[in-house]
Amino acid sequence: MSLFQKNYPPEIAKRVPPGQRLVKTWPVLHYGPIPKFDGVNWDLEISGLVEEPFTLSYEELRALPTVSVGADMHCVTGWSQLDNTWEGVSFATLRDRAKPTSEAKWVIAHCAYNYTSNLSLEAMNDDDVLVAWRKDGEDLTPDHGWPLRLVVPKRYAWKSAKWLTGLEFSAKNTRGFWEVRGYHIHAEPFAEERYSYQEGPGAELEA
Ligand SMILES: Nc1nc2c(c(=O)[nH]1)N[C@H]1C(S)=C(S)[C@@H](COP(=O)(O)O)O[C@H]1N2
Ligand SMILES: [Mo]
Repeated sequence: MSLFQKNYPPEIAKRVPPGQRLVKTWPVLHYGPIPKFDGVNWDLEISGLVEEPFTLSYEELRALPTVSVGADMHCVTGWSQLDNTWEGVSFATLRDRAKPTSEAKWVIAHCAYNYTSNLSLEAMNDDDVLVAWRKDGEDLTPDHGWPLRLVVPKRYAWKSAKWLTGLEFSAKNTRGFWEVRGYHIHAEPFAEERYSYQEGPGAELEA
């Protein structure tokens, strides 16, 4: 067990993945500039291997049924936060409208300034995955991903792409921004899947 975890009570410690420590404030972490959002010049494109591709304006997105999800967050640099409450639209709502074909096995998140991240459709199908605009009762600030970010609680947080502009269903697990820079293609924190050198052969085919 990591040194960082030894002072947590057992019920908390078991929720802190190996090598992680809890933070009380919410760090800001990303590569590159923070995009400006004017409320108009933005849409969310659901594309790729789906029967019904569609694009939503911000207004249309906000008119969809909303969910509130309690979740923990783990950044690969070592910080974790427990018990966040996210509000937004469940990934399942977008997926069910798009109807992925049987060839769709992976999802590529597309963001402002060409940031991408990749995940298995299986990981995305977890019922705590959503696209979010609020956390803990407050709208996201621009630095945390406003107007929209992906939240995938059970993967390291670089997969929770900020300034989300699209979700592409794919037959191929195309490595995203951090994945091509040496980070793990699946990124499961309790398995400490941090770096690409830890991947077994064929990792791009297995979730
Ligand atoms: N578009 C974009 N999203 C991103 C990143 C990024 O560089 N660009 N960094 C990721 C990383 S490494 C982390 S830990 C989380 C941090 O989210 P936060 O800044 O809201 O804490 O955002 C993720 N989403
Ligand atoms: Mo991160």
